[in-house]
Amino acid sequence: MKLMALPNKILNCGQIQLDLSQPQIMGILNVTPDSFSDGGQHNGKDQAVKHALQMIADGATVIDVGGESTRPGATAVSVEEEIRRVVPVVKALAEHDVVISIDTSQPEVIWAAVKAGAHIWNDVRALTKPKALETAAELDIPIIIMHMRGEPTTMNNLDQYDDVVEDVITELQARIDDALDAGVRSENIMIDPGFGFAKNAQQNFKLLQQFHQLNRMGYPILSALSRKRFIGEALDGVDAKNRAVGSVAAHMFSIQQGASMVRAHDVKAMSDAIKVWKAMQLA
Ligand code: 9MG
Repeated sequence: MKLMALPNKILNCGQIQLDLSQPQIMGILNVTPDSFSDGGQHNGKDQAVKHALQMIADGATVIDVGGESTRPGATAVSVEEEIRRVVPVVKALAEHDVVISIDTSQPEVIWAAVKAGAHIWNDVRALTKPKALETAAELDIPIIIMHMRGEPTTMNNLDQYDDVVEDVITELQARIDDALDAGVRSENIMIDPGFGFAKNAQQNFKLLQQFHQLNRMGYPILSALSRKRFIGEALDGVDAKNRAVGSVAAHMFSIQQGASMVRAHDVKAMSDAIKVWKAMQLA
C-alpha cells in the first residue's frame, strides 16, 4: 500500500481547472443505441451535442461521453465502433467551455478521444484492459478508477463480501497501487465505489450510508448513483425515468459525506439541490 495522499482540491483538465472543493456535476451523455436510461434517443451526433449543451446550461461542468453500454446483457461493441460513436461528439463539445470525460475501458478509444479534445478517462474496469495502465501513465490525464468485480456480464454473481465497505476500499486500493506503479500521478486519480457494479441493493445502500469511509483513501471521490436499479428498488420498483428525485437525494447524502463530483442524468434537479446545500453550508 502506498502512502495516503491528501485529496486534490483542483483537478487539472488541460486548460480547465475543476474546483473540487465544491461539488461538480458530471452530466451523462450516452451515445449508444441501447442506452438503458435514455432509450438511445441521443444516438445521433447533433442530438447528443444538443443534449450536452442543455446539461451544461443546467449546471454540468463535466460531460461524460460513453459509446459502450455497461448494462448487464448489453451487446459488446468493437473499438472502431466505439471511436466512431464518441469522437465526433467530443470534437463538437471541445469547442465549448466544458470538461469532457470518456466512459471507456479501451486504450485505443481514450487515445482517439483525447486527440479530439477529451480531458478525463472514466474507466469502470479500472485500467484492467491490456495496455490500459501504460496508456494512463502516458496520457497523464485525470482518471476515474471505479470498483467493480469481473465484467458487466458476470458481476451480478460476484457480490460476496465479508464487509462491503472494507472490501471495496481494499480492492480499489489495489487498483490504485497498480496505477501508481505504472507511473500514473496521484494528482490524476479520482475514485468511485462503483454503485451497482457487483453489489446487491443492500450492499449499495450500506456503501451509501458509509460513503465517508472512502475519504480515508485520500483521493477525490465521484458518486454515481443516477437512476440505478437499487434506487428504483427503494421506490417500489419504479422504472429508470422515474428515479430522478431518489437519485438526487442519494447523491446529496454522498455529497454531505465528501463526494466531489456526482454523475447525473437529471442535471437541473441535481444542480438545484446542490445550490440549496451550498446555501446551507454558508449559513
Ligand atoms: C459509465 N458508468 C456507469 N455507471 C458508472 C458508475 O457508477 N461510475 C462511473 N465512474 N462510471 C459509470
